[in-house]
Amino acid sequence: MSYSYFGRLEDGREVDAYRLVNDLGMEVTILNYGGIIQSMIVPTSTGRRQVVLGYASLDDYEVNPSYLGATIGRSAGRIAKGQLTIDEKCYRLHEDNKVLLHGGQYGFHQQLMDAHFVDIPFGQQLRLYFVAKEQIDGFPGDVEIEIVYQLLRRENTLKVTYWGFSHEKTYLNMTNHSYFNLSQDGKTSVGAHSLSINADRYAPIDNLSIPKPWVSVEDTPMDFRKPKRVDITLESLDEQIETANGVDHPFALDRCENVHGLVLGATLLSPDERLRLEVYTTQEHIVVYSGNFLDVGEVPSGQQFKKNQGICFETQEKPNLVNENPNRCFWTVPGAPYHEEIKYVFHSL
Ligand code: FUC
Repeated sequence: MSYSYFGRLEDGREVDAYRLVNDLGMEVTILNYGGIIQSMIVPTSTGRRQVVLGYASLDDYEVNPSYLGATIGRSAGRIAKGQLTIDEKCYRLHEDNKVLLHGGQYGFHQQLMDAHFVDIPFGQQLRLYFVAKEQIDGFPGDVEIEIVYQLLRRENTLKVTYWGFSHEKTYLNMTNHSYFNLSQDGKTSVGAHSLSINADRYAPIDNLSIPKPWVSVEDTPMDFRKPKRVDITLESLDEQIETANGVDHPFALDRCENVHGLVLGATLLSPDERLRLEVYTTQEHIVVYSGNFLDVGEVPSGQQFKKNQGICFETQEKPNLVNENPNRCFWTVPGAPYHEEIKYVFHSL
């Protein structure tokens, strides 16, 4: 493992890029700014592949209109009216076009974090730490956040663990916003990839992209219970695909009642069928986003991506569950820290 200077924020603080490597030649680079996964290189039988979208400079990440690789918090996805109620107290948060998106203007994606490496027998870890402050982002209670990235030594697997220790009852719903593209050139549309999602229910969204109640995937383009090329869904004339400009929907993951640990959420296969990604999660839901607006927004370097050039697997609690069904959502309270995991497992075929 090693680290190098990546850039400097306007206030003078330094941002570094931390590189984890394993015995098989997999390499992951993470920034202590937003805990951003900047690069993920995976060995395959036809050479090494860059499997995530990223920028080369900090200036671009300070804008990052599509949240490339970023840690999302305190709340992933959209909260209606930017408003949540905890024990009868209403919190009005930052709101843009009637919703709070990805934690708002002071979201985790742009926080500078303390970083340190840990080398353990079965892999290398990068541990990131910062305090999310009520005074800054408006969510109730200060929360100590720890994010642990661990690259396994003898498997092409990256494990991400989120911890949140709060001194007050609060809401926390974190995820990672990496855009995956498994094709050899990194540019072939996700449409040409094959996808399966372990869910028999999904949530349609309204015209502000707020999820509605769960419905069956049966007879809809959201049926990914068997592997299917993504463009079959993207090209379907479905009202939900039109509303979202593609797939941008929560799925309820099927898990046996006695499985509280990691379950397989989604599987993505490269167009040449040489590389497979499996996404495991401790979360109950996953928002799958097919990069529908990747071509929108500018960054200082001028780097551009194409629509559908990457796909996100945002393992999380269903967005806006705080308002839809507060009794059903997961509250972080003192003594019971927030704790979730994601595992990205790669198989070269
Ligand atoms: C995803 C989507 C949103 C948004 C954002 C950049 O999380 O759910 O619609 O466009 O990424």
